[in-house]
Amino acid sequence: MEKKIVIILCVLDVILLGFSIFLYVGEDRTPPAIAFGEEAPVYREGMEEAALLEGVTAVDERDGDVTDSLLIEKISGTGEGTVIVTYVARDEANNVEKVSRTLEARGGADREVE
Ligand SMILES: [Ca+2]
Repeated sequence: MEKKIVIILCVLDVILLGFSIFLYVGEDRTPPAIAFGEEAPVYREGMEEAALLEGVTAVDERDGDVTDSLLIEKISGTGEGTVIVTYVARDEANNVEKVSRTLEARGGADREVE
């Protein structure tokens, strides 16, 4: 009788392990890919985020187009006539991709932020 219980427990264990592996493999752990359009905007102070997001797309292997999830995380001035804009995109499994690009800045908008 005891032997039978042990066997049943072992079988359950194997089933659970298999199920865990299945869930692990099936999970989406790849963040979306962020792509920029050919034309980079020129940064001006107080510029709308929408203008900085124009032509930027995010595509996820699993979820497809996740461009709606795109956000601008930060804009930092370099003091050398450019700013570095950091974009963030997220897929439905909350995998986050972060990409920065350097944009030309006009009108003193490139000053470094302390
Ligand atoms: Ca994904």
